[in-house]
Amino acid sequence: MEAPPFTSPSSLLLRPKTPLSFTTFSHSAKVKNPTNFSIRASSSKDSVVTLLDYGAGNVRSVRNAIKFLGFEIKDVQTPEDILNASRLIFPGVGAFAPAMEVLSKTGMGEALCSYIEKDRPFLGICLGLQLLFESSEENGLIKGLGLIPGTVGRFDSSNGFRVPHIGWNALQVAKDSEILDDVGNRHVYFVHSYRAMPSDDNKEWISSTCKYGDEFIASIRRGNVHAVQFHPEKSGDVGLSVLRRFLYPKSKVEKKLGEGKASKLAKRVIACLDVRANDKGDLVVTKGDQYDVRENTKENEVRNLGKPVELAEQYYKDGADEVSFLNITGFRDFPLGDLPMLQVLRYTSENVFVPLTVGGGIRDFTDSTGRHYSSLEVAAEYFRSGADKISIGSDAVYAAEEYIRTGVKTGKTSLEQISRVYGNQAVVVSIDPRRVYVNNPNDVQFQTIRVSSPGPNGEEYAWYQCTVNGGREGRPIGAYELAKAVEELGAGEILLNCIDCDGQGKGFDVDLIKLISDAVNIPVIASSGAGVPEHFSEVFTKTNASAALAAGIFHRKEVPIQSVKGHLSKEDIEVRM
Ligand code: 1PR
Repeated sequence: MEAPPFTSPSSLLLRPKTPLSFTTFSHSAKVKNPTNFSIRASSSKDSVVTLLDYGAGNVRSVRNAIKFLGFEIKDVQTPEDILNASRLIFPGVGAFAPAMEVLSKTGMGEALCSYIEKDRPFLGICLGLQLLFESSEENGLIKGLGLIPGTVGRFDSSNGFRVPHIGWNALQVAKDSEILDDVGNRHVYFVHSYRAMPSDDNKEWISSTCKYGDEFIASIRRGNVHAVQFHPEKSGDVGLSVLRRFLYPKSKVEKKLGEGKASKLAKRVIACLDVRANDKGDLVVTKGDQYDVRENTKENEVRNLGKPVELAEQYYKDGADEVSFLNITGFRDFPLGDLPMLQVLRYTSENVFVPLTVGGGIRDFTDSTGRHYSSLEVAAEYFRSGADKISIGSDAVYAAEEYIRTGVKTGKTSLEQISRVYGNQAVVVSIDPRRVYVNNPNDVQFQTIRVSSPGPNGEEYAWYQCTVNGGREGRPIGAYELAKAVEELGAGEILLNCIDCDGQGKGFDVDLIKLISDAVNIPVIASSGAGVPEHFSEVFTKTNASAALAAGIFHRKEVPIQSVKGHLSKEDIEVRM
């Protein structure tokens, strides 16, 4: 949401964004609609959705969801396209002020107001809801379209709630909204730092609210006009049903009320796919033991645990709340030269409707011809290919070291630039620390903790040394110092690995995760070491982690995602079912 100044409105309307061409990757997974979404549009006009995409970010997932439900997309090019639409979807992306600037300069704002005032079928998503209000504080006080009374403000993080609000939360449905009919008591996916609040002046518009510290407006409905703060295109089957009900308003599908037990923000369970090319050049999902991904055999080949797109689709069906891809050789290969990885994202996002994160190789790069690519260009290509969040490893370590050394935010690091342009909720920092035992906390300049199990020589303390290049090089910075610095530089979330625990199946490093999740106000994803469902409940009860990620146990089919969730639910830890 906290996104970029736009260059110029006209450049934003350039479209379509041509994907890079490729020839090296083929995908065999069948694309099919699930039976409960099988109603098809009957005539060509009925099957067209007009999409207002002003080019400020990634709306690929909205496009994919619309296509998945059997509709074609007509992009808005002129204000008349809005007025002539038979149904309009407005997935607002970017920040409030630049979006309003585009809407005003192009005349689209006026057309939108006129379209909505005529009660034509409309669905706004996220910023597409916020822009309907009178104003927002996101970029100073800026006027909105003024259709709904109220000002959009930032979540208050002083009461212990982490901002951005990222994850699956529950709705309190206030009135019959039709499009929410299948939500029942199930979770939907939110990702935002700003929200509109209910008041006497806007209560007639409100169709549902959500609690996160404050009670904020989760959706509005008046006649044919709908808008949602959550992301239906990222909310799995429940979200697809919201879109389907908007697209087929007269469908006589029975209401499925009362399912689910959602009451608050759920703890997330994330499946992670470490991806790299094997020695034959095929892109495979691999998995290391303490970051060593080669088999312990004479041939020493890269461990191959499956195909990235197929596994990601499987984990989506199994109930993963998010899927992460880490391009683990990104530090030496250039991601934009790595078309198969981009293609993995494109194919995955066609059928996987939960958030996708991709990491590896996000940094400035000069190729063999001398062409320079900025980290922003690399990230942009990942976003265009279907990523909702990008994850930065090594480059964030260098940025944090420099920031701690100088105390100056240059605004030029990849972390700062990408979070400024795409919002901090779109930037994850992946930390790869290794435990270093010490006898006395005063022996090192880094934050130490008293460890639960003493070190090999009876040491009672440890600090966590950050590494770069896939754990190959230790750096003079601790995980604690890094986490605090990257939060200040604009990270929206931390993916906290631990090299000592990776692939060991003996449980997460609870000491480390508690240290970091207590130190920052952004969500922390616990990673490395999951072996049994009890490890997930342990990390959620003993630390403030917002999510837990695992790789090996899912790839080797030792523990299905649903067993993890079933166990958490039994332990009274709220999860999305
Ligand atoms: O430095 O920006 O190019 O990013 C590289 C990314 O690749 C980083 O996020 C880094 O964590 C990751 N990476 C690099 N080398 C490896 C490796 O394994 N050799 N994988 C690697 C890191 C760790 C986890 C793993 C969990 C859970 N993988 O993501 O999935 O430890 O595993 P488990 O459940 O089996 O224990 P840059």
